[in-house]
Amino acid sequence: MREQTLLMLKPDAVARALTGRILARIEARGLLVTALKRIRVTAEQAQAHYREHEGKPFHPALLSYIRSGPVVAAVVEGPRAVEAVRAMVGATDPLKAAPGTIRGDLGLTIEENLVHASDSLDSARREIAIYFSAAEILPPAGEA
Ligand code: 3AN
Repeated sequence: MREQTLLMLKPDAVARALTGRILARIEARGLLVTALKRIRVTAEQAQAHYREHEGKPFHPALLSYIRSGPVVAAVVEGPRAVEAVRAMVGATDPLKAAPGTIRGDLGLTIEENLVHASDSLDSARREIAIYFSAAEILPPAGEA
């Protein structure tokens, strides 16, 4: 089943100039980037994005971190894209992420773990709507 998911390259990935390498992995896998932009996350977007972590000790740090510099937000599409991108991203803690995953190859700390990827179809729909309007997402020619 063709799905859409949100992939966000967080401030550490942007600061380390890893956005091209990370997106190249996604494309090489056969997934399609159908929307892409470099933005500064607003306070409202950060609150909405991390709503499920409200009340956890690391929640304030999450909000300030995601707003600490520009991010690159992408909509990624393909067959079972949610699960495919999560598998490519690897475990939340880069030290536990398997080699071959984005975090396992490029990351070191849980606070700066390079990327965010939606963890379910419901989250994907909710998260994509925080950052993109429907008009900004361009399916391949012939599928519009
Ligand atoms: P993932 O990003 O793998 O989906 P989540 O959704 O559980 O992980 O956590 C969202 C973000 O919260 C993580 N990317 C990480 O930056 C941060 N985080 C999660 N757990 C911890 C923790 N125990 N300590 C510090 N930060 C954490």
